[in-house]
Amino acid sequence: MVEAAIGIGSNLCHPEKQVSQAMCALNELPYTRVVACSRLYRSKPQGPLDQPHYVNACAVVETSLLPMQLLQALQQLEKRQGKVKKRHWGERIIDLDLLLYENVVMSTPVLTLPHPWLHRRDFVLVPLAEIAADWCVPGKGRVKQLLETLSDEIYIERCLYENT
Ligand code: PH2
Ligand code: MG
Ligand code: MG
Repeated sequence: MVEAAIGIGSNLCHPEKQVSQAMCALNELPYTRVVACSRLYRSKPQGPLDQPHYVNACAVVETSLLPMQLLQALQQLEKRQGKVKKRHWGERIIDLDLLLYENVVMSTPVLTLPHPWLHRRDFVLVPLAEIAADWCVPGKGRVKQLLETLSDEIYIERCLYENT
């Protein structure tokens, strides 16, 4: 078994419900169990500004799926939850991004690890630091250090729930 980190986001159709539903669905994946979930955060949209605020969270899973198998499983969950991509960086009912897979570094047309924007996104680093502060992002540094370097650019507004 290895550990992987997943970024979760939604800004349509009761986003907090969509994010919670996705967390439950992750735990149902074959050969996979959720070992930690962050709280849910409300964040300003990055990309087009004429879209609703997002709810973001992160999960750490333990899995024996390989990176590509896990990616495909995440894409199936997105589809099952009704994801329809309308525009680049635009609104979506659910987004499940494979952020980290152990300390694997890879780059293919469909999957780049670590996730290429992970170290620049407050809406990823803030929830991730809650559950994986010491995780070393290959080539970038520890999650908590990355969050510190971003501290002037944090727009995450508030934690939605204290106890999820
Ligand atoms: N996801 C996007 C585009 N912009 N902004 C925030 N705050 N959170 C997201 O998850 C997000 C975004 C496309 O995946
Ligand atoms: Mg995304
Ligand atoms: Mg995505």
